[in-house]
Amino acid sequence: MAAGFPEGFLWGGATAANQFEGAWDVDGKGASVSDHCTNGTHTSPKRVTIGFEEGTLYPSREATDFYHHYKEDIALYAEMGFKVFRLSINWTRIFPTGMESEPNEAGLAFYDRVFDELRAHDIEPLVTISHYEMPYALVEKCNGWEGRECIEYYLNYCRAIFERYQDKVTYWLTFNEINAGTQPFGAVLSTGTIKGFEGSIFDIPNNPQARFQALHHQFVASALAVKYAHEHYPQFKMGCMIAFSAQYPYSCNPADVLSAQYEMDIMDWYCGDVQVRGAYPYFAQRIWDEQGVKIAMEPGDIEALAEGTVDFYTFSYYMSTAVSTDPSLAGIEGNLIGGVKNPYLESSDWGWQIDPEGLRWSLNEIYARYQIPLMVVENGLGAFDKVEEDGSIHDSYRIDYLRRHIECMRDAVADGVDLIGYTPWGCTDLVSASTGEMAKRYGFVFVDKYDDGTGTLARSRKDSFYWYKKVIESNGADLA
Ligand code: BGP
Repeated sequence: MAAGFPEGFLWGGATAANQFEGAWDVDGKGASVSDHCTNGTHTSPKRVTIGFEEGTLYPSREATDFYHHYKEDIALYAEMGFKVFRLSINWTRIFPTGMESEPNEAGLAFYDRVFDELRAHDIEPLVTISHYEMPYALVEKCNGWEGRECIEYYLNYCRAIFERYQDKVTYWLTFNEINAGTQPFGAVLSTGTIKGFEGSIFDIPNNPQARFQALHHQFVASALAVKYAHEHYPQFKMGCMIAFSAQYPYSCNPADVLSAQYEMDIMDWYCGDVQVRGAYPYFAQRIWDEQGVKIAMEPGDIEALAEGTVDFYTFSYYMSTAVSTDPSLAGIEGNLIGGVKNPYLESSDWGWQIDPEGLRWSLNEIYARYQIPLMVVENGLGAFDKVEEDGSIHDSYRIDYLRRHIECMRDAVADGVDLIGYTPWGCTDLVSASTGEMAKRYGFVFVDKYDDGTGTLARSRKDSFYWYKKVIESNGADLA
């Protein structure tokens, strides 16, 4: 039998402000890109609007209202035994347009209350500095991260929150799923390179030049923030966050093998290599050439990247995909990228292929390459939940998904991987990033909120809540 999890393993859950907090215009908060996104469904994509349409639902605006429920939510996390809670700070709560020189005190005070509440329950905060909610004013000003000035705006934001929360927060992640910027869809979620765009998120014009330039600016901003943190707050632990997608060759045809390697270079390694190793990977030039991209760099950028490498590597893992050169094979959807259907795997109701062993494989691949502590900061099953007449929710499918992934993490630990924590996604139900739905639920805690915007926002425990509590109590030994 595999060895267990190390002592002090950080069990918990993960959320993001734009999908969880709501209160989008409360206490001086400005509008983020996510506040300009309408609801959608699996089959009908969400839209970005420049102005706000009367009568249209913008789900991030209320989300599931952590802003007014944080005490109750944190009490539920404490009941499950969380050691760590991943949340993000809403940039526009602190700097409403991203460009102010002084932070918004009411915004800062909110996170003081949240961190104090977590500390009171002995829960360690893990803070994502930027999670899919760039200030919309920066999209209008400089096409989001394509504008180099965003580096300074971001650093101003980092300095303000580091200073304010230095005694309350130790673990920081500079950008959520920074590699979203390597994919067309990342323009809205992450790089904000959507100036003047209005319409379905699937119709965003593909502009690799803007995205890869924006990514360069994010890399420099991340590195400078890490360097600054190391110099001023040596107690901080600074991490990167990558959407990791295990991509298998569909067959042993060498063309498929090479293709899978190429896709992983772009999606999985390009960003991690910069943030962990401190330099662009050897294959970067090939990618730029093939995508017709020329990166404008300034003196000092290369040095900054080298000096601002992260202390630990975190990633989201939901699924794997297969890669083939055969265009006749059936495709599948996935987190940020799709691929080819793998005949050995089942899929979720949203078409994401379920592959626990792929998590063990990924942990080994990542650790072999970087040799620094790893944390799985998102994982989980987006599923429809049914509330029974007595109010109970029997989510055995979610328990099964999580159990199988935890078993594979345990195997990876036995393989020798230095895994320090696990925070399943959307521990309390929240809005889906890809579709804007409520129906795609991940939580241990159910929230009475529905796709049409109705609901009381009342919280209740699903079966998985009690199960996960046992998992944490036993440090991952009891998965029954
Ligand atoms: C990741 C994001 C999260 C989250 C998750 C699940 O890409 O970091 O913000 O939403 O995916 O995705 P979805 O909500 O689309 O099911």
